[in-house]
Amino acid sequence: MKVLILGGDGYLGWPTAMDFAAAGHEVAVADNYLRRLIAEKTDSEPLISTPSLSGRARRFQELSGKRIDVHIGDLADPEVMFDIVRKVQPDTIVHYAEQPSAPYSMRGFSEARETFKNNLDVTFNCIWAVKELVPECHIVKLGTMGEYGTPDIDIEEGWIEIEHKGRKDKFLFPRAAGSLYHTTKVLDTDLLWFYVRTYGLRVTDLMQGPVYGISTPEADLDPALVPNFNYDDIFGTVVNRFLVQAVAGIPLTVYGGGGQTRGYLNLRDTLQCVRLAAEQPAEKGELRIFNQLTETFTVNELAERVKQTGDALGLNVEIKSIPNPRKEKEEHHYNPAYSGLIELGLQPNYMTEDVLAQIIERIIANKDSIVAERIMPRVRWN
Ligand code: USQ
Repeated sequence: MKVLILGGDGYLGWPTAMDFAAAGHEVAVADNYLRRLIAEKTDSEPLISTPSLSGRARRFQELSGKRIDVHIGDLADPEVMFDIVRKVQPDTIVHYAEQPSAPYSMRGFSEARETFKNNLDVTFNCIWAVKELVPECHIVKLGTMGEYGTPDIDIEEGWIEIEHKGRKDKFLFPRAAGSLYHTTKVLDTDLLWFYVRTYGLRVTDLMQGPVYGISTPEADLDPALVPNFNYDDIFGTVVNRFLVQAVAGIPLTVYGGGGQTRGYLNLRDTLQCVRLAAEQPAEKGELRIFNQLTETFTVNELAERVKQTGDALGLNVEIKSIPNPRKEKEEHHYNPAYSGLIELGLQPNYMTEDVLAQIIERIIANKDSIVAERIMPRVRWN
């Protein structure tokens, strides 16, 4: 397959590009370094600094013999999007090209507007480029479990059948996101669904939970190929943050009561899920939705797991609840369905003590680069 990865410089985009290339697909990546710019602006650089996208691609080719084509440009500009899609003629587009931080989207007007414009414009341009230039192309879009929020009923995989006054129909599962970032993903889903049912596009929307980890088979080949591993309050996801805090001797920052439950997955499983979805595409005129997670935990359970692993490695980890900077339920029902990707062939890498210990070892090797000022939350929801 010819695969075009939008947002190929990101935490997930770069390892996904290497994974597809290693599997024998023809890979092109596009990015405008928006995340790098925001990281610089907000002092949220990753633990291990990474070369430019071309530098990463060059190193990967030296080590693996596999080529990744790099396109630098702003996909929110329709001309850039159309030009890249015209050149690459992809069979599959994997769309990660969004401002991915919930806290950044809640920082103020300009950050909210930037998130809103970037995320919606890129999705809109992607849809139109496919519709006009490569109508058979399968769009694999990264959504988020946060689109559903935390309703008091079980969460289905994207769709729900509703019986109302004696009649029945199937609808998108109700959405109620908890940040502007998550809301842009709700809007993406609606846009995609409109163009799927009107023009017969083929789309898979992956509702992903928070991802953790740093290791993939290709990323482990060389330090220059490492994914962007963030531990700051802007881009760091909770498990990665807790693991760095454990190494830095900072008490684990449980927000509020810690009963917040989410569906988590290992970075290696993101790669599996995206490739499985790409290699077994949606039908024409189908919006296929999968919930992309492998297990659910409360924040308190995560903290306990990290403490247990850290203590076993002699770190003496403390846990401390701090006032919750977000507006979210701290005790709630959470029971999402997530069998679709397993049926496609996903073999989960669960959050074992070994897996956490390996990430901790990697962090210890880079301990001197930890900037403690990046850990405490700097953005409040109100
Ligand atoms: N949390 C803490 N302490 C921390 C950091 C987070 O208790 O130091 C809590 C949060 O309040 C939240 C949970 O941990 O309840 C998860 O937070 P997170 O920062 O790991 O995840 P989130 O902001 O929701 O966003 C991340 C990714 C986003 C993706 C999303 C999936 O940044 O791109 O879409 O995970 S989901 O959460 O399922 O919507």
